[in-house]
Amino acid sequence: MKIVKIELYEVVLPMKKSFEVGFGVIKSKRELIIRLHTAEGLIGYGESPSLQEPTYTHETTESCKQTITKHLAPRIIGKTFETVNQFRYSYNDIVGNNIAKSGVEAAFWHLLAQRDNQSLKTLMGGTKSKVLVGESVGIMPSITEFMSTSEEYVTRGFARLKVKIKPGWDIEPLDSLRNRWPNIPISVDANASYNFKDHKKILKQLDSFDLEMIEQPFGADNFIDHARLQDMLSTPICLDESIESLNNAITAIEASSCRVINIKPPRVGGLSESIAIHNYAATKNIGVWCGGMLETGIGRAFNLALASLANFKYPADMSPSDIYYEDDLITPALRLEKDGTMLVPDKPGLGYTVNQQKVERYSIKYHVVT
Ligand code: OSB
Ligand code: MG
Repeated sequence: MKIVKIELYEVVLPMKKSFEVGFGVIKSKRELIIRLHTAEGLIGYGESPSLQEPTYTHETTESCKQTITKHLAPRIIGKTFETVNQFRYSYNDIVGNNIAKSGVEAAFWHLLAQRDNQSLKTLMGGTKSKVLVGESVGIMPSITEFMSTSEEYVTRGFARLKVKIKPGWDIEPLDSLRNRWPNIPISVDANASYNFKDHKKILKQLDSFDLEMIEQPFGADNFIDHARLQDMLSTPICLDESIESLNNAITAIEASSCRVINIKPPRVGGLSESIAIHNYAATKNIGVWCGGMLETGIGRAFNLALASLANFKYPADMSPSDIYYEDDLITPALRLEKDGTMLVPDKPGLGYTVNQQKVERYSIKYHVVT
């Protein structure tokens, strides 16, 4: 397939509510939808679900735009690729910038699925027909608001709650949740907001809440303190921000820094790297799960197919469209089944229809490289 054009839409999908996590508040989402065109007339969609500020990883919406238009596009346009490995190799010399790479690579996977008339699930080697889905409860101004949001999510049937914590917002919300629901699956995500010296005592207390896992207590590059903490805890540590590549996953597992890995294709540079991490973790008996970055339905569709691989053992962060957004870019909308799962499409291609009118309606800037 010869790539002849890349279109970038900078979209702002109105958010219903803001989402506070350990590194700050996400109030709106301005990010990139990518369209890759082949000489034969196929169109592949991808998404780079960047944040506006470099608070989660170093990338931003601006940096993704720059990386794609200035550095990735010239390596891809006018070239012919038959496999995703050939495609990735064309920009192998570009370091980092994983969210930018991931959006472009996803669009190539979408092209492959259309060319081969296969589902993304089949193309990636997925085996499950449905995927367990959890929901995240952000940091809230009060326990009352926190409990009413939790109540809403438990009633909707999510397979687990992930509580966003930070120093000063940890024991109290967890006490309230456990008093209300002694047995539901709960995990916590600290988004790197603790440090070993000041917080080891409080983190040790988290063992008493029967949590599925504690996600990313410390900074991304801190494999050593994560290993020290894992040694003190019976609750598994899960790494998110620390894992930007297969090599990071090997380091974390070899150093015993975690017992679970959260895989997000945008953070690790794409679906291929995600599959490689999944496969490696399986050989080490480390379960993985698919995280999210508040993607639109386009990004979630790729994540859903990925999460159908066998070693995705824990519920995914895969909110149905209506949790964060008033509208979505795909039909049908992502839907939670009564048993807390989402069905993985078997249809060829993305498995959903992208509504191009909506992509254009919500886009505030447009870029094209030919
Ligand atoms: O730590 O998982 C995180 C969103 C942006 C950046 C980091 C994180 C998140 C989420 C989103 O938790 C969860 C979702 O996409 O449903
Ligand atoms: Mg996380």
